[in-house]
Amino acid sequence: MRSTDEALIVIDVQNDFCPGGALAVAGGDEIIARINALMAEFCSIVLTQDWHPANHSSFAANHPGAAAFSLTDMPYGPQVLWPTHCVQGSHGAQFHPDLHTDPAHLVIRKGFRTGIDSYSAFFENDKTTATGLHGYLQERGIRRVTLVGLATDYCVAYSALDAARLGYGVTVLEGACRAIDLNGSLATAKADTLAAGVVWAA
Ligand code: VGL
Ligand code: ZN
Repeated sequence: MRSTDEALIVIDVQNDFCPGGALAVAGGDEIIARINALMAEFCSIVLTQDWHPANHSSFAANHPGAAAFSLTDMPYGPQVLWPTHCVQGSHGAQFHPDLHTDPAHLVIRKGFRTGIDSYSAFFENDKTTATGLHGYLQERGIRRVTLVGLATDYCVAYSALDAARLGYGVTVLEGACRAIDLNGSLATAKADTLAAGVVWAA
């Protein structure tokens, strides 16, 4: 068992990010057995769940004429327009059925405000709207976090960056993540997180 100041944060292991889903990440379901096994090592386990309203501003379908995976400008900066995914209450938004959810102590839902996307488990994409996770971890005495899940280069990397900025020791277990890799996003995510002090382990 790991120290009580460590938490495992499992990012967005949901049907829509797994093969057959609306925003499927290649091999997204391959990481689930390892994540389930990892849970036995940690005293604190948090799951995140992408949880968008159907009219969410990150969906290409809500921008007439815009193609999926194109970029748009939001008040908070550039934003990728995604295929409609993880709509609140839909099958795609549910955790993958193989993921063990019973051991989790907290489920953080994110991306539920129509006008702001939220990749990170800590802050929405405006970088100021908090999800509440930092307060929870602080009150639980957590100082180190291990990140796994989907997708490496979006929600995992953004969470890792924010966690490092907030002062946590951060490890990304890359073998328990899978990436979207859109226009070099995986290399960018690695460079940015490494520069912020995030440790990448296999
Ligand atoms: C994610 C794109 C859009 C993720 C969520 O979980 O990495 N990516 N919404
Ligand atoms: Zn999303």
